[in-house]
Amino acid sequence: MPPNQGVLTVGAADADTGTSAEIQYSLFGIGVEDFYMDANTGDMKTATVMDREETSSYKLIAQATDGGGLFCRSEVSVTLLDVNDNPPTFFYSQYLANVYENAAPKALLTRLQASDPDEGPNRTVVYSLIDSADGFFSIDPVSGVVVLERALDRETRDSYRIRIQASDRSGLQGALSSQVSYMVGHRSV
Ligand SMILES: [Ca+2]
Ligand SMILES: [Ca+2]
Ligand SMILES: [Ca+2]
Repeated sequence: MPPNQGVLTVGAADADTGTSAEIQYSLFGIGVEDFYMDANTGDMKTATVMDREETSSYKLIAQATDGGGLFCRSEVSVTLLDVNDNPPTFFYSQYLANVYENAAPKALLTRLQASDPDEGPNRTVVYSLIDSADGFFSIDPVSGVVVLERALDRETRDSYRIRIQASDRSGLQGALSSQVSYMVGHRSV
């Protein structure tokens, strides 16, 4: 959320008249510096760029003070709604695996994991292959486990390189993604 966004307006009524009825508004609490409150109108605005991944909610106290120094207080809870502003990221920048050349098709090779600090669908990661190396490999979209699909043969090919993508929001608009490469060499038997 960008700065200077209206959050809410605090209102108070005073039965007095004259200067005793002139109300000044103020705000207290942890994280109060992230907000600005107009002392005269009670309008509360954001004073900084909000980041849900840093602070997801605030519990503040709004105070209304009249000209005579009498005041009342009210709790103000602010909860930040998530925006998908982080792509899933893999724990390593590239992955290496060694597979016995007689490994049977459907052998499970490596589990690749990406994490995403957002919330709900914004953090739900789906894995896919950008390049399956001619169908030698597949990946489970949910678990991120790389599966050997065809028997490897050292005599024809030394190593395989595939690219794996982790994407959030499972195909919804505004999805973010990142990619990593996965190198497979094989051991002879
Ligand atoms: Ca954020
Ligand atoms: Ca977010
Ligand atoms: Ca995300």
